[in-house]
Amino acid sequence: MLFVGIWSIFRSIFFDTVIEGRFTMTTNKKVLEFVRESELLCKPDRVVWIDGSDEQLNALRAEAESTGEMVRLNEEKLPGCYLHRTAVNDVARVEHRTFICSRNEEDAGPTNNWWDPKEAYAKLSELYDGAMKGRTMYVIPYSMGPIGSPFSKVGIELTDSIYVVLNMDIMTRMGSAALDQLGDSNDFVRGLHSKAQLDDEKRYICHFPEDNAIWSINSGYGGNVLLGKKCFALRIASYQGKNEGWMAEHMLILGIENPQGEIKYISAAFPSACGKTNLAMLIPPEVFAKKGYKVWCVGDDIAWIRIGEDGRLWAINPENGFFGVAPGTNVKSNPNALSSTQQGTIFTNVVHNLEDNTVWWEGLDKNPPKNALNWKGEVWDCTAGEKGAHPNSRFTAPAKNCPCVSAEFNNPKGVPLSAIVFGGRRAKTAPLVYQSFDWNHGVFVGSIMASETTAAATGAVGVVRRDPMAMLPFCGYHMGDYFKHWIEIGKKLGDKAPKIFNVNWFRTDDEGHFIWPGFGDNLRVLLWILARCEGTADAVETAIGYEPKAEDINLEGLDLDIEILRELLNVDKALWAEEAEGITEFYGKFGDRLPAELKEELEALKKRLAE
Ligand code: OXD
Ligand code: MN
Repeated sequence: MLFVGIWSIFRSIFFDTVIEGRFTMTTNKKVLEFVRESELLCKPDRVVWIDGSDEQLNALRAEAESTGEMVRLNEEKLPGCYLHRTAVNDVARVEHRTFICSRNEEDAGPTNNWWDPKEAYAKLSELYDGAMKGRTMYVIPYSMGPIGSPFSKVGIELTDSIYVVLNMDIMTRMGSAALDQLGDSNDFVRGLHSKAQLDDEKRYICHFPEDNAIWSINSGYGGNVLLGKKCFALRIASYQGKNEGWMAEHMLILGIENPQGEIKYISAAFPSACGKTNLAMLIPPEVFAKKGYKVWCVGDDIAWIRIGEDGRLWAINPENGFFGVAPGTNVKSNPNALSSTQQGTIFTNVVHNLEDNTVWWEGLDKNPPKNALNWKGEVWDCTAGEKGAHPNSRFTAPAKNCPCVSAEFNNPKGVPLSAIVFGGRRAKTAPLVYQSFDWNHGVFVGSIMASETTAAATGAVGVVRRDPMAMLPFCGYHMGDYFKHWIEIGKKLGDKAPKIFNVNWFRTDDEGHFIWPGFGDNLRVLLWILARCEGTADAVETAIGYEPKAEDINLEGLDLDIEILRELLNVDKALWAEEAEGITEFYGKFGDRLPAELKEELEALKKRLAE
């Protein structure tokens, strides 16, 4: 008996963790099976388990440096920082090659590309077959969310890219601790990534929500290959959240501390390119800073939200770093983001300043380097008119570097939300801020979120792109069911629900200039929002929601006429009538999966506008 017991312990330690002489770090049979199957398919020369130790990561950094995959930057000015260049055909997320492979086509809904999972697995298996020959397959165990938090979930990403390993180290909690958290459980997301040949005709980012699986091939760009981020923490997690009663949202989380030292938390969803990272790291205007107001960043991109024991909504940021857009980041626009990039950061597709082995991008300062390489690695003449950094060039920076990182960043319980804010980029329609009448109306406000295309992008100007809750490219299932999930969460919350608001920092005058100063001054609007949550500020009822009286937005220290503020708060009923038509058309896409509650909200809006 004793012998059998000792034998089985020995067996599980020896045979399950050392397969064919290689150390595997776990005895979890499902993990071992996944790694083994993927290895047989991709046929790497070797398999390396990532334990997250400094020793292992330093060796990988040295290897990436020796092959030219990464360039080590000036150790004095940017300690521990590296530059990487992607292939020129591989610089952004590829929405048209991103698929939700649910068993039923209907379940992917009208806003996603669908692919039959059987066909997708078959096609991608052909592409993965032997794709890692001559390469190493890295096994990355990682946790989205602090280790040990009830919010957190584990993923295993298999990849043939050191760049992915080193980015995942910054963006997640990576290594042995994640496997310890998983134990014997089968509840992990299986992510398989191969750069393969970086062929953009054969690039696929496929999600199998029913299998907890993500297959990504032929890309090396962050948003397509750091599988913990958009793929897991939004697309797969939104599906998990629907089934398990929680929410995965494309939202920043920030805390506002008042002069009495009390901190209230807000989460906010904006489409890409609307300043989420800037808002998450906002610097209060001087008059507010002097009074003792502070802003703390919990997250800049993703929030996982659950109903807590007290019946309120609580949120964590499942990530551990920032994958921010470099161009436009500077000491004025976002000094906190810039400080976050001063050590242990990976820069992708920015300018390499050969004068002092540092980096540069458009909008960093007015001194482009004279002796430099552009994002493609070509000699760059800053006077010739061509941009040096790619417009979607990025920094991957550890959250712990951020001067305003919240003390609750690693709190396994998360932070309680007082308010949820939606926003978009609208030249005329949406006022500076309004509050929804109640939760369902708030869900309606989120569902009609939209941005107008600007002159900065190619294509027609002023075209409205609907992006409900900023989740259009990230919702892993039918968007009508997603709206329904929001309505259901509201029913559970009852009167403990946070209040829902909409903001628009982008109203323009007749010459197209922004009227509201934005950046740090957005705090003035956030303070009205918090005052509404506490019941200490007044509001005016309009056809679209509650609005502040101009006098209730604190303009102290800001050179802005109150009449201009009134203009910013103005609701043009004729424009809103057109908007209601646009919403009707958009809602038509969802057929009978559009919740009745939202149809009612739309009818009620039309009625109020006609009054
Ligand atoms: C991002 C995005 O990269 O939303 O965060 O596109
Ligand atoms: Mn984002």
